Amino acid sequence: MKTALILNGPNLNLLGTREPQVYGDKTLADVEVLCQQACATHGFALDFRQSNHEGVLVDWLHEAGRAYASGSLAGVILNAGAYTHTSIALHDAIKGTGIPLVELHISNVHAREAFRHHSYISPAAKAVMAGFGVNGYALAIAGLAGLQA
Ligand code: CA2
Repeated sequence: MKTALILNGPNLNLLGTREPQVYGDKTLADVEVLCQQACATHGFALDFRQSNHEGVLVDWLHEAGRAYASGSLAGVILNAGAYTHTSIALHDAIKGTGIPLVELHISNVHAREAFRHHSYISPAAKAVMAGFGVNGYALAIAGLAGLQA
């Protein structure tokens, strides 16, 4: 069974505690349960992580590249949080691995402030999911499963 790696970036540990009108009322622990269910449906093992540190996310992408090369990883779903809009380091890490990666946003970043409209992740991603709330995680897992076929 291949693994789906789900990486969450800065401040996503605060999910469900503030800004429910933007991000909903589910916590990150709730999102992990939702992902567990979607992974069970699609025959993936789940590896679900969060970090507030850019370098840690880079290290995890490198680790993912090795796992993908060995055949144990199906792909990555990345909600890079605000690093989406700033991080050339994450862009380079994704490019360097060649992993199928789905960029994910809970909110529709294009309907928000102008500074959220640019993504350094999108040009390196296989696909982009935004605006479906936390259910986007389950949709992205289904999308990753579709890429396996
Ligand atoms: O919509 C998304 O998923 C974002 O990636 C979330 C990031 C934001 O910087 C991106 O532009 C869009 C922010 C994550 C912070 O989440 C919080 C949740 C609740 C309370 C405070 C922050």
